[in-house]
Amino acid sequence: MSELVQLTRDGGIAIVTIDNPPVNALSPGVPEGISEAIEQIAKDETVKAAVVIGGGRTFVAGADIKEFERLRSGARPRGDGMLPLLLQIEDCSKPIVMAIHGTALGGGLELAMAGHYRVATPGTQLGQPEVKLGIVPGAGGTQRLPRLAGVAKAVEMCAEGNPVRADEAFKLGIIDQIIEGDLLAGAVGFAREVADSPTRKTRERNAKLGTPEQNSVIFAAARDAARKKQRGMTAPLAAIDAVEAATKRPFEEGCREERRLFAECLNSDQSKALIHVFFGEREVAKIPDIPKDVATIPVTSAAVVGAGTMGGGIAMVLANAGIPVLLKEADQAALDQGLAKIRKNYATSVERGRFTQGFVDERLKLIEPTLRYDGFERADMVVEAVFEGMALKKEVFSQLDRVCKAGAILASNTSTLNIDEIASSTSRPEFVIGTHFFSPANVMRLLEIVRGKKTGNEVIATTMQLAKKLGKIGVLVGNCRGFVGNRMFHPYVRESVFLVEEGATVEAVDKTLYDFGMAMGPLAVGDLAGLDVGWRIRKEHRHLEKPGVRQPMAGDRLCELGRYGQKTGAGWYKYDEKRRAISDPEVTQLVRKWAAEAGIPQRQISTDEILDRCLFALVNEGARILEEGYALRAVDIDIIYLNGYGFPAYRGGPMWFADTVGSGKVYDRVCEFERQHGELWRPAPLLAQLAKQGRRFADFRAEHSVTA
Ligand code: T1G
Repeated sequence: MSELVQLTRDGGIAIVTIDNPPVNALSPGVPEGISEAIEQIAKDETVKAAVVIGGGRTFVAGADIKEFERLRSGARPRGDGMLPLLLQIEDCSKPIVMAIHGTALGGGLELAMAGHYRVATPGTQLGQPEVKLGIVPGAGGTQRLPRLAGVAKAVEMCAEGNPVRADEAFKLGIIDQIIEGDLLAGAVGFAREVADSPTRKTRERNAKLGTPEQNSVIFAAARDAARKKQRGMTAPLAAIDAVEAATKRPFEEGCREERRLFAECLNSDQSKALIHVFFGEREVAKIPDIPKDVATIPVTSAAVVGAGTMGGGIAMVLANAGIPVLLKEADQAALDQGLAKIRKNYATSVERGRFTQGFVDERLKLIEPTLRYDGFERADMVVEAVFEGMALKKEVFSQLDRVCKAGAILASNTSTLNIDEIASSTSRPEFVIGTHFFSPANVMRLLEIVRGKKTGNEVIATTMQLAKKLGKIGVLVGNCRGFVGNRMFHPYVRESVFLVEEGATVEAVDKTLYDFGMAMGPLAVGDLAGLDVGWRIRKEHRHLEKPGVRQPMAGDRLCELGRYGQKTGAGWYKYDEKRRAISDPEVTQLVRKWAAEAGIPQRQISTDEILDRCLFALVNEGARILEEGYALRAVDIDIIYLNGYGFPAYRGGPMWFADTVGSGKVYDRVCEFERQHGELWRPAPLLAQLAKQGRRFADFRAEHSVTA
């Protein structure tokens, strides 16, 4: 038998243990091993029933995602594939009990559903998350799940991809018993009880398949929800089709339809992109020059300086992870205001059912407001989130240097300032790091972690680890202006404004990028963030602008008219009391007038041009960042854009998107824009090089990296 699967005995009960760490994925050898074990169980007259269990921390977490590339290239699944194995289990004359803990996902849940019974530990999660990888279940999940859980829940689970916990799974009928205490012992006991009962096959349990009338309502609602909540994604709709097939066709035919949809999805650009994202999210945690086993600093107590929007959000994030946090402000009024905002945010979370009141009360107890630095000597980590000005930040850091204990991490939430200069105001720059949270900090998943010249390895490793604990995705970046995300966002927004100045409408620019999949159009983002922010910075830096190089002007002109965006009720759009955007013909007229004064010729602008100008501006700057070593890998940039800037995951991120277009094509277009618009469009040398060599960003590693 394969080493990945062991067969042992406990009296008349056979025990099949799947042992393929870390998550018992169904890698080559695992299905074969299970199949052999079932064959022996079927033959052995002394075996009355069997238990199938996962070794280590989980039951099976699904198919081996690394195998998908091979399948795409047309290879047949190794062995006979999963479907025949699942039939073999289901057809076994002896009861087979699936004993589940950890995460039974994808092929793991499909395997479990082929058993005659399922028992699970209380914390177990069960789900069909395939849509998150741009595919649909491929081993009968869409056919067996509705037979156990009913059509409505099966559609939801397969189309949205979210797991259910054991207690819900029990209520739904997916599992038959929850086992408190030792899972194996409980499962063996259960197997003894059912050993003499006739086996029941999930595929023959049709009672929950509903009527055509009921189902048509369910499927219509599911398609509607998928189009809204998973806008632009193809897999959720395919998953709904597959479950629908379960309700309309015999089991074998339904499986064939599922398989067809699976193959179609697997070969799509969306699934390639989403699988890139799956591995990318894990790769960004790996920092090549920091050993995996570097000692980290336990963070059991924290402090935040500044109770504004960012500081308050950061305090919530720390409290949500169970870390007590001191929250300091300079004066009582600001502190009260900050706390009121925190309470309001928590109240909204309770209203929306995200947290219970009890959870919120506990979290609020962990946030201790203060006007002084007393108590800071206890903090393992301090996050500074005061107003964005170098002098003030330096003052705060020199104060922290005086009050904090040796070994405490001193982090700055700056989004624009030089972390080395901030660190220079302390006697311990090796403990200073940037933690650039995104607004609202308690919601946005991205954390840009900025490595200063002297930041120590253990400080970086601790902060990366803390990000995970806070439910964030930490990406390490170098210390350049705007870091990675905002540095790229700048040319992206610049082009969106240029396009409007050249004759595109505000609505056309935003709609084109929204239809591409961005969460919001760039101009609407400006209105949300406040147009005055960039305006103020540009006014300060006007003396640095190169004469003769075009600067976007329409946004600044709007600010001169008091149109700062949503907060003033008008920016690129007008806003009603509910902050809903309304087109404003006045903006079009104003921009046309300003363009005429500036001598900018007006023309028809195609959606292709809007896309290429905005997206390739992102890519060209991303290429520079990569080459200069401010991001470790192209995938780091992708993960930043997906989690902080609303780039659609199914397009893999800006650099992956560029790779799918092809570096050569992107380069040619950038050269064309350079001829039309001048030096702002000078192609990044790395883009030129990759284009010449026909290579991809995904394969590029900088020789010299500022971040490693
Ligand atoms: N295949 C290959 N590698 C996997 C894997 C998988 N299914 N799941 C995890 N890994 C690797 C991961 O890359 C990482 O590697 C390590 O395991 C630990 O993971 C036929 C079509 C199970 C909840 O989508 O959601 O079944 O970085 O860091 O936080 O219909 O992993 O250490 O080298 O994420 O404890 C469906 C995907 C597949 C589940 C554990 N299954 N995995 O989280 O650890 S499609 C999934 C997860 C399918 C069938 C089909 C999570 C986890 P490395 P980790 P974790």
